[in-house]
Amino acid sequence: MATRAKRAKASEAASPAAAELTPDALRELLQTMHRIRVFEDAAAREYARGNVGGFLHLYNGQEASAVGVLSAIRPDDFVMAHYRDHGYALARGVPAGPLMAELFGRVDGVARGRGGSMHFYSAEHNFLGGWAIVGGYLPLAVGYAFATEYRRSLMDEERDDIGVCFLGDGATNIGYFFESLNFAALWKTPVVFVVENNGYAMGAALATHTSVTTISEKASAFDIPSETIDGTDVLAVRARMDDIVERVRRTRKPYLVEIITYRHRAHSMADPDLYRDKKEIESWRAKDPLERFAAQLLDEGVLDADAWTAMQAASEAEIAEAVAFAGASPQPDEAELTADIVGPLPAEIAPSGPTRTMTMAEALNAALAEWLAETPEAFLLGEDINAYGGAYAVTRDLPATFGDARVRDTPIAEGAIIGVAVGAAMAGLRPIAELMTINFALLAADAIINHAAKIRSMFGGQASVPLVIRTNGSGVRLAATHSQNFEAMFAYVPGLYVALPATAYEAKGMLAAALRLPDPTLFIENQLLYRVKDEVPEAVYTLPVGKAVVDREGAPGGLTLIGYSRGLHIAREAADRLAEEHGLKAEVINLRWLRPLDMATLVASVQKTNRALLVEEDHRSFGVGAEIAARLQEEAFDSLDAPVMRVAAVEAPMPYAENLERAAWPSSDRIIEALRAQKIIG
Ligand SMILES: Cc1ncc(C[n+]2csc(CCOP(=O)(O)OP(=O)(O)O)c2C)c(N)n1
Ligand SMILES: [Mg+2]
Repeated sequence: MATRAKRAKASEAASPAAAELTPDALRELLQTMHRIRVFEDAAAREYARGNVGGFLHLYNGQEASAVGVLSAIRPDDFVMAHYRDHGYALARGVPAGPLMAELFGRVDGVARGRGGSMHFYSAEHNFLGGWAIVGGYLPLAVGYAFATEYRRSLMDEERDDIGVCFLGDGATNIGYFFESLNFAALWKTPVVFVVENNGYAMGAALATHTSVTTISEKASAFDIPSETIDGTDVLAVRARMDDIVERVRRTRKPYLVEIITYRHRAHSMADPDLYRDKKEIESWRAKDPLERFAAQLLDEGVLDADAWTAMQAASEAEIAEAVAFAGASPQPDEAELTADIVGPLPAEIAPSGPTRTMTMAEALNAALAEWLAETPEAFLLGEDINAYGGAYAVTRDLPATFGDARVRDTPIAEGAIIGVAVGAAMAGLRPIAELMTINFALLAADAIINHAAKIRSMFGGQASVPLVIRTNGSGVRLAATHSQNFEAMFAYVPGLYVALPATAYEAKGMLAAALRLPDPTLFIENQLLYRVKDEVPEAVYTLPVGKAVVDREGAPGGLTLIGYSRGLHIAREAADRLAEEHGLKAEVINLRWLRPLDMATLVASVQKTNRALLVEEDHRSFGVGAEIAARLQEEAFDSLDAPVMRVAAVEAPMPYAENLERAAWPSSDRIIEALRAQKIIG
C-alpha cells in the first residue's frame, strides 16, 4: 500500500487546472460523480431491504475514474467493464431507472431482469456489459475493437471509434489478461485498458496477489504504452484521458492506464471487510474524490454553496425516482424464461445441381470458401490455419484466395482466440474460429460456455454471437490428452449449437447452415473422417439445423442403431453384420446435431423398432447415450421392449498402445456383444 499511496501522491502534483473545461462541463463531472455516489448508497439500502439480491459490488470512492475516463470518449466508442459496473453505466449516460430496475430483477431493467448488478448492458449507449468472470471479457473487448479495424480496412467504412475496457488490479493476474494484451498489440486494436487499482482483489492486498505492483508496467511486456494516474482527482484522470484517447484514436493501437483508487465500501455487500485496517480506510476517505472535487470547484468559484446544494438535491431526487421506477416495474413474465436463448433460424437452401466426389476436408473447405466469397464480414482465425495450411488441411488454399487479413493465424492462446471471436461477432462480424482439436477447447471453456453461449440471454436479447467454432475429436495413437471427445460436455450448454457431421455431404451442408446461424455453434469434426469421400453438390446448400436423419430404414420390431460422427460408421458396420449374420434389419439414425436434439425422429423410430442402441466415441457416463436413454424412456416408454443400450468409449484416459486404444473404442464387435447380453440376438 505504501507504494500505491506514494505514487498517487506523486501524480497529484500534476493535477491540471480546471481551466480547459467550461464551468458547465466541470459541474457536470461533479454532478455525475455525485449521482453515482447516491445511486450506490440507494442500492445498498435496497439490498438491506431485500429488494436487491445476489452479489452487489459498489463503486463508492472510485467515481473519479469512471467519470474522468468516460467523459473523454464519444457516444460511438464502446465501453466494457467488470461486475462493479453501476458507475460506468451511469457515467455513460444510461438512465438510473432501468439500472435500478435491473438490480430489482424487473422487466424494465437494462437486461430485462436477466443479468442483475453484475451484467448491466445497454446497446443503445454502447455500454456492452457488465461481466462477472474476472478477466474473461478482456478478449471480447479486443475482438470488438478489432471489428472496427476490420471494417475500416476491408470494408471501406470510414470510422475512428475506439473501445474502453475497465478491469481491476486482481484481473491483471489472469491468463486472459496476458493473452488479450498480446492479441491487442499484435492485431493493432484501438482499445484503452483501464485498470482500476483499488489495492485489493476481494480480500487479497495488492502485494500479496501480484509480483509487479506497478500494474502499468505489465503492459511493457507487450509493447503497449501505459501510465499510472491518480484516481482521486477527476481532472487529472480527464486530462490524461483526453491525450490517451486522442492517441489511440489516431494510432489505432492499444494503451493501458492504471488508475490508483480505493473502494470505500467492502468488496461486495456479502463481505464483512475483515482484511482492511480502519485507519487505511479513513485515510482514503479523507481524500474522497467527490468531496475533493466539490471543494475545488467551490474554492475556484465555479460553484457556490447554493448551487452545490441544488445539485445534491437533484441527484437525490433522480435516484429516488429511479428506486420508485424499479419498485413499480413488473417482474419478468415466466414465459420469458426460455426467450432469447437463440435467435430465429435462417432460411434453408436445398441441395441441387451437379455433384463431385470430395473428402470431408475438401467439403469443409468448399463451404468456407463459398461463405467467405459471399460474406465480407466473415473471416477465419486460428492456430496455423494460414502459413501451415491448417493442422488437418481444411483451410488449405483459402489464404491465397481471401488474403491474410481474412484467414488469420493467431497466437497459441485458445481462450483469447475464442474471446476475440466472440467480441468480433458481437460487433456484427462473422468469425469462424478453429480450435486445432477439441482437447484444447478446455482452455477456451470460459469464452465458449460463460460468454458465447450466454450473451444473448444474459443481456436480455440485446446482443448475439454469430460464431462458428470448428474443431475435431478422436485421433489415433495420441494418448490421453489428444484423443478426447467432449461433445456431451458442450451439448450440455443452452445457447450453443453442437453439430457433428459424419460424411462429406453432411460436412458441407451442416457447416453452411451453422455459418448462417445468428448464434454460436461448436462444429465438431473427426480426425478419422477427414479423408472419407462422398458425392457432394457443388452449389451452396444447407442441411436442416437440429434434424436427425434415418440413414437406413429398418424392419418393425427390430432395432434402432443411433450414431453420429464416427459412431454412425460403426453403427452402419454393425447394421451390415446384423443383416448378414443374424437376419436382423436394423434401422440406423444419424443424429447430426446434439443441440438441438431431434427427439421426434428418435421416438418415431423406436415406436417402429421397439429397441434402441446408441454408439458414441465420448465416455458413457453422463453422456449423449445417457441423455437419449432418459428421454426415450420419458417419451417412448410404452414402445420399448428392452432397455436403451449404449456402446461408448471405455471409461479410461485413452492409452497409447495400439491394442489398448482399439479396445477402448466403440466397435461393431462391442455392439454385437451388447445385443447378445440383452438376448436381442443369439
Ligand atoms: C475467474 C473468476 N475468479 C474469481 C472470481 C471471484 N471474484 C469476484 S471479484 C474478485 C476480485 C477481483 O478483484 P479486482 O480485479 O481487483 O477488482 P475489484 O473487485 O477490486 O474492483 C474475485 C476473486 C470471479 N468472479 N471470476
Ligand atoms: Mg481491485
